[in-house]
Amino acid sequence: MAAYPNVRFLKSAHEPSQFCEDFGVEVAFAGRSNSGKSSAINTVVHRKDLARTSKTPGRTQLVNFFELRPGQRLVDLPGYGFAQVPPPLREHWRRLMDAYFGARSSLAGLFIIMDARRPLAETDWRMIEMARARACPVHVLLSKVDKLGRNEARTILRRTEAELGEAASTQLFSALSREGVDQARSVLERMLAREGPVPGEELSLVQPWEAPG
Ligand SMILES: Nc1nc2c(ncn2[C@@H]2O[C@H](COP(=O)(O)OP(=O)(O)OP(=O)(O)O)[C@@H](O)[C@H]2O)c(=O)[nH]1
Ligand SMILES: [Mg+2]
Repeated sequence: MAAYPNVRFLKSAHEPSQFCEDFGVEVAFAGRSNSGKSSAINTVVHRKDLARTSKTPGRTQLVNFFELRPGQRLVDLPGYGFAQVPPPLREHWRRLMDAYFGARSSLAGLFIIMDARRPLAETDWRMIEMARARACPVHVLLSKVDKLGRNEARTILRRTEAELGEAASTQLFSALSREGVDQARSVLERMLAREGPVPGEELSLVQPWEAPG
């Protein structure tokens, strides 16, 4: 049986003012462009095309909200580190992420998706630090491990565990072979079990942005 039979797309936001109402709990999926965030979401919720995936980096350009159950959401964040993004758009994304992490009361956990074949990037650390600054647990998925041999995958896992230390937990993952999906789901469920704000009580955190005008 599907773990999330009623999962559905809620909305896309280009600006903080378009974010979903900030109540309950949500877990955000972040990571470098093309690292496999949208694929990981689809695998974890057991839906083929809920989050749009693409071979072209920079596919997810908006903050996409999905409802898992009433008051429980997943958020697909735009990928970072894509070199061909024009500077104004990159600056827009940076502001959007700052606004998201700075003001989202319902944020209960962060998944960082990284291609297991690439090292942890400075931008990954920046996201980890933003989450930790608000005592939000972080879990790193080392994705696309179907492209690695067993020994290589194990070595990368141990190295990443050592690098992350107390900052985050980590695991091997593949959207293709579904390796690690049960583990990822149980971490997600633990994050979602945190208590979030109730409707109408949102935004207890300071909003770092101001709506224009
Ligand atoms: N072999 C393999 N390919 C994968 C895996 N996960 C994702 N991919 C492929 O990697 C590419 C990017 O996947 P997406 O899920 O769209 O990545 P994303 O991080 O959401 O990308 P942006 O939204 O552009 O930042 C696609 O061609 C996927 O099919 C995996 O576990 N194994
Ligand atoms: Mg995506």
